[in-house]
Amino acid sequence: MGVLNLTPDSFHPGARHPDPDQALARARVMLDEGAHLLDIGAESTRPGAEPVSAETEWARLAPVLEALRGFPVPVSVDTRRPEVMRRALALGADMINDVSGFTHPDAVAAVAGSAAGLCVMHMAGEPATMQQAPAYQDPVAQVGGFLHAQAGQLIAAGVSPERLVLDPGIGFGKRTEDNLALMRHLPELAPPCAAVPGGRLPLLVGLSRKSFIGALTGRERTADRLAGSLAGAIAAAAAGAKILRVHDVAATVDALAVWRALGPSASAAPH
Ligand code: HH2
Repeated sequence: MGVLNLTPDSFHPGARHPDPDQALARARVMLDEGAHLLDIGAESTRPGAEPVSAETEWARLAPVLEALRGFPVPVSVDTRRPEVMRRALALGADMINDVSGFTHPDAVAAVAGSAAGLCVMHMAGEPATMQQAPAYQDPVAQVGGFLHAQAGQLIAAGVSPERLVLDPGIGFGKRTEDNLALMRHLPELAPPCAAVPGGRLPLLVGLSRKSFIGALTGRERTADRLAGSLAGAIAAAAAGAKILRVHDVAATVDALAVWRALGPSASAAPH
């Protein structure tokens, strides 16, 4: 999943594409590089970010989403707002990626009647304050419990389990030790579900160039975090993640190709 931020302020300066023409040019590059899915977002959710209005978010999304319908790739829309979810679905979005895990009181109703894929992510608190004092008794149990509960709510509202993918939300209200615990116990986060292949709901992981990678490598600048991000992507794939949300498609595709060729569990790898 290639990240396409339509924002002027996303945490990684190299991924800011507020101009629609530049965003579409970037989308073409990611497709040529081997992306199987694009995730477009119009509100930065970096720690400390202030929310944008629904009007601003939609004004940034609409022209790019409309143009991407002509591209041979499914498009995910990264939004927390039910009104934006509804408009994105009406304009043909293939997936809704909600970093707040469909916790808005109207979010489940906004998406349940569609056929779109749904990414349920865990976030503790709100982007503006989430990194001020994150604290967990047991991050694996708490995040896993949240994902399980939200998936259950969506299924109870009529969503077929094949539409769901779950995401621990690396860096969203989490300390380095919490992120580490979640990555080390990744397979435990996916709730059992007899209705899907493999018997567990699939997982998506996004750690590309995040502070977590900076903390592990000592790299302060996001521009210097590619190698760490690639290692994290391979670790996530090896732990069974089915979708990797990345800024660097070509580099990740290469890393996965080598790992798949050399690794012991070729059949578990994302393709
Ligand atoms: N991370 C970001 C945004 N959306 N969605 C999912 N499902 N998982 C993630 O890990 C995730 C996400 C943050 O990255 P980015 O979009 O590059 O930055 P910003 O929020 O600053 O625009």
